[in-house]
Amino acid sequence: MKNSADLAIAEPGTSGWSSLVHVDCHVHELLLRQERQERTTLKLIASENFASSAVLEATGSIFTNKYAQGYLGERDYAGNEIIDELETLAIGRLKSLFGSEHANVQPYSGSPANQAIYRALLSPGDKVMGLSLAEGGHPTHGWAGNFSGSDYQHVPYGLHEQTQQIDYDRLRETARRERPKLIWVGATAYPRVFDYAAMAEIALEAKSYLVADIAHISGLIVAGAHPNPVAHCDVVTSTSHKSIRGPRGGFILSQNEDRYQALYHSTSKYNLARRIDRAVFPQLQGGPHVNIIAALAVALHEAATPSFRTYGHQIVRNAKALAEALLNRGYDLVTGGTDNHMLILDLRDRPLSGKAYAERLAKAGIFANFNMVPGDRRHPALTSGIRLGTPAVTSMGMREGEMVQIAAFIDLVCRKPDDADVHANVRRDVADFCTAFDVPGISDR
Ligand code: DSN
Repeated sequence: MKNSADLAIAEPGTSGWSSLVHVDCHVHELLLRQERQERTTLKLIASENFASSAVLEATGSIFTNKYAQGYLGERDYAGNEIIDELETLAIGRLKSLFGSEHANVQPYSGSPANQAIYRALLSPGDKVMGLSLAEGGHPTHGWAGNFSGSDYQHVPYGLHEQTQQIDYDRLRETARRERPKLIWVGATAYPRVFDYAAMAEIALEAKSYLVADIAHISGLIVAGAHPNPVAHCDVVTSTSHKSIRGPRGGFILSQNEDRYQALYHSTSKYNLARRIDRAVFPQLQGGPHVNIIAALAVALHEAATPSFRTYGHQIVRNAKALAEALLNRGYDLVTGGTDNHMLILDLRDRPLSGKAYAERLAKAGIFANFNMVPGDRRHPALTSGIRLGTPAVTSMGMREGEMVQIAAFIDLVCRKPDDADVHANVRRDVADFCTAFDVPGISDR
C-alpha cells in the first residue's frame, strides 16, 4: 500500500509531470508549426479569431476533468459545487452583457445550439423560414443537406435583386402566406446589419417564433457595433469563438416565458427557458464541456471591458477600410460594401472560381474562404466569391492603414494568380508584415 505522499501528483517541474514536448513530440511539433502559421499569415476567415492567453489557459485547464451532467442543483455526479459556481458565473455574465432573462452555456457549438432550438420549439415536418444557403444562410437554417432541411419543411427567403440585401417586403409576403412556425434571422455570409425590429413584426404577424443566430456578430453586439436582437426575438443562439473571441463553443439566450405557449404548447408544463435547457440536456447532449464554460466566462469578462468595445468598433472600421481599398482597386463587393465584420468579393466576372482564388491567396499566406455570391452560376463547390473578415487581424492590433496594405496583397495575387514568384514574394512580405504585430494567445504567453 502506498502512502499518501506517493499518491500525490507532482507539481510542474518536478518528476512525474511532463509538458507536451516530453509526452508527445509529434503533436508538439504540429502545435509549433500551427503557431508559426498563425504568427506569419493573414487570417481573413470571417469566422476565425485569436482567443487570449487567459481564454486558452482556461480551455486547457483541469476543468477538462469534471463531469457535470445536468444543471445547477440537479447534477448527475457528485463534487460539482465549484462547477455550479462557474456555470452560474458564465450565465450571469451572458445575461448581463446581452440583457436576456435566461442563458444556457452548455451547447457544444453553434450547430448543436441550433439543433436544440428545433428540438425545443418544433415537431418534425414543421415549416421553418431561413435565409437561403446560396445567399448567405447557414446550413442549420434549413439547407436540404442538413437535418434542418430534411426533417423540417424549409421555406427560404432571399435577397433583393438590386440591393443584394434581405428583401423584407418579400419575406413578409412569404411569411404571411406560409405561416412558418419559426423564422431564423442570421447568416454566415451577409455583410449588412439585420433589421430585428422588422423581423419581429413579420414573425408576430405570422405567429412564428423568431430566432436570431448571432454566431458571427456576437462580439459586435456586445461592443455596441451591431444592434442587439434580444429584445426582439424569442431566442438567440451563438457560437463563442468568432467575433466574441472565446473558446470553441456555443450558447443560447432566451426569455423565460413563451409568447406562444398557449398556441403551440398548451400541454407542456415547461416554460420556454426550461424547454430549451431540456433540449440541450438530456435530449441532445450529455455532460457539458466544463473547461469551455470556464473559458467562456473568461471571454465574457474580457468582452465587458471598455477595450473590447473599442475592439468591436475597430473591426467594423477595418472591414469598411478593406472594402473601400478593394473597391478602389476595381473589385466588386456583394451589396457594394459592409456594415459589419465581413465583406464578400464578387468574382463572377473573373476568369477563376472563388475556390481557385482562395487557393492562390493561401499560397501567399492569405487565408480566406470561397463563398457563393447572389446570382452565382458556378457550382457551390467552386463558387464565384471570396468572404473576407477582419476580427482576427483587428485582434492583432491592425487598423485602417493596414487594411489598405492587405488589399494591395490580395490584388497582387489576384492579378497574377498562377505566378509562383508572386506567391513567394507576397508570402514573404505578408510574413514580415504580420510579425510586426502581437498575436493574442501566442505573443502574450
Ligand atoms: N463555419 C462557420 C463560418 O465560417 O461561417 C459557420 O458555421
